[in-house]
Amino acid sequence: MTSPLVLVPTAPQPLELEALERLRLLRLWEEPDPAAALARNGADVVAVANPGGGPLGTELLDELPNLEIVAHFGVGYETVDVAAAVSRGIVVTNVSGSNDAEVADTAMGLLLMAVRELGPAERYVRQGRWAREGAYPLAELSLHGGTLGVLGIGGIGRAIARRARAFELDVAYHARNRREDVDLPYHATVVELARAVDFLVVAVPGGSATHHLVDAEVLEALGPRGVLVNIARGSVVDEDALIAALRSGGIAAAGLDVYQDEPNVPAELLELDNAVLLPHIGSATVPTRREMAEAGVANLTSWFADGVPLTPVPEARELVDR
Ligand code: 8YV
Repeated sequence: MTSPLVLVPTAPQPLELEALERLRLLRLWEEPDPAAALARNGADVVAVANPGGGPLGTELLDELPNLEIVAHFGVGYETVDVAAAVSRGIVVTNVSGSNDAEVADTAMGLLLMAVRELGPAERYVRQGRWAREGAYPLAELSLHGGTLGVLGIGGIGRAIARRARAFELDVAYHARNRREDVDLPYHATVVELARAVDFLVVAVPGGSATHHLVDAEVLEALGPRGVLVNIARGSVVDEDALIAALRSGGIAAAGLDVYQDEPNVPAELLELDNAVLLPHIGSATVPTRREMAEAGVANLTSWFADGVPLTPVPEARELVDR
């Protein structure tokens, strides 16, 4: 029996390809005429692997009449039209749980950089200013004695909360619903959370439900000594409002790993010394990306062997539990 055919629409990273090569692949990104390749082989495809994390919608699904499963290789899956897939009985999986620690570490790094001005302080040494001008000015803010608010309390939010507690911070959270299994103070709205904390870390999924959840009102509630960290998706934060708040001193600083229009970072942000800017590297280490790739492939092999996806996205669970 031939093994199931897995379509890979866009070019994977080398270590993702290494994991994927254990499967029988239709390597669409290498096809000179992808439309013709799909017309030829689309009916044989039973699975899509989406390592690039690119958009995946009805246009592609229409070409794949026998598709059973889409394995997305990221945790965030807002680029996949899950509703369209599920309505056709297609299971969608992500790699939930495979990068919690790495992304949470990045969040703490951004927080420390923003609060303690580590970027400008490091540049001060490199520019020879320490020897020329003397000690770097005292940082206005300190992590100690502060309260950190986590917006979103999934695996990544919880990992951030654990780290924050190890830093002896008080921790509170907001999520759509209070979680009985989370032993932290809950705030019913984002504004209330922002008002109650010094540091607000965004860890909710992207997509339309969270678009501009952090807006001018939330930033105002965070206040002039507040710090915003975003390791989630750029779409969650109103970037114009953030730039305005950083410029006017409406908030003290921000640490960003994600942006509204990646990889384009607005020039206004690049000019601001109170913004720490990383190029979406939350999970970008070899060990973690390998783990994510293995988790993506494991969903497929488990599906092929037993008809059981390991980490279906919540919207697809109804298909699995039937
Ligand atoms: C990756 C991420 O950048 O898992 C996610 O949702 O945002 C990141 O870990 C993404 O998977 C792109 O490869």
